[in-house]
Amino acid sequence: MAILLSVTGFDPSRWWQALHEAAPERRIVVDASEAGGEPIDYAVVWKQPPGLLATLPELKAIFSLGAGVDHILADRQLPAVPIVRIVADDLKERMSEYVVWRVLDHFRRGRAYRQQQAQKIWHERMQPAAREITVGIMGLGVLGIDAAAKLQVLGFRVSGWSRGEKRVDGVETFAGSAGLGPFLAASDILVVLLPLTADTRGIIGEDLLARLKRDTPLGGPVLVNAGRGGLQDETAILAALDEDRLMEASLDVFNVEPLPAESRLWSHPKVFVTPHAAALSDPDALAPIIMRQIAAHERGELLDNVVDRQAGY
Ligand code: NDP
Ligand code: OXD
Repeated sequence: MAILLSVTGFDPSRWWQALHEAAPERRIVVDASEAGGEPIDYAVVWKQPPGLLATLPELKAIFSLGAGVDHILADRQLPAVPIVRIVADDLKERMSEYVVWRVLDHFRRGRAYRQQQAQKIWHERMQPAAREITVGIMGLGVLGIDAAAKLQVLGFRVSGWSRGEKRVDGVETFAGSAGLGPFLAASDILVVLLPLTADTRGIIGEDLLARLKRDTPLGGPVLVNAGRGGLQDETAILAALDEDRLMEASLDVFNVEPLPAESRLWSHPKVFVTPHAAALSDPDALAPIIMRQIAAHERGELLDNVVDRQAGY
């Protein structure tokens, strides 16, 4: 039995090493032809080449190297085996660090003070208290709930939006299309941690930006997107920034990655860009989780964190 590690866009060697260290007895190949006739029972993937998994007749499950699975589901010839996504404290903590970092930077006027420093301007700006700010989190899943808890510790009011109704301690929750309007109208800083699905594609567009609360204690609404680039209409975001309908944005994910050099987002003074780095999938932390799941599945146990293909996440 062999495990196929198939990634696009980066060198797989760190993942290969970590998977190997987690279960040295396993044969892990980065190309199906290296399996030497052994059947490939499991695939561990990030943006596998379309059609590749359909060529593996013995495949029993597909493991995503990340929390998101849009990169797997984009393959139209996907075999009908379970898809397992990453749920791990390590990933959750990294994402919450990013969210807290970006929220605090916008809230504490990071951009304005960096500009002032460049010009040697000594000028204290009005600073609201955290309790006066509502951070609205779109996507109250594993990552959204953890970020909400950490923002609450800092004193922010937190609300959240999800597909189904949810109850989360201390968080005002909204659900579905009926809940979106009131949720947006109450958010001073909007943090997007949604998966990319047929329902969420392009959701951060003109209509959503127009529904954001305008008179926030910060002087305007702020957008933080660490979900997926496909959620956002970048032209609409740039227009909202240019017209001061959106005060600032932190964007970690983009429609095209790497973000093309000609994108105006790179140089827009109100945009903070990171290269899909909000929550790195650390092979050393995550490979043992994947290998434990494979071993459990072979013992006949149920897989955890199996994706609902119909819902797309
Ligand atoms: P979860 O599946 O745990 O949570 C997803 C949340 O989104 C749920 O609350 C779900 O609602 C909500 N949701 C899904 N579809 C809709 C919809 N149509 N309308 C309203 N709410 C919806 O995912 P995670 O929290 O683990 O991860 C979220 C995403 O973060 C990933 O899919 C990935 O794209 C992104 N990510 C980005 C990283 C980065 O480095 N930038 C790193 C890791 C993840 P409900 O609760 O009702 O199901
Ligand atoms: C993920 C990611 O989905 O890194 O985990 O984007």
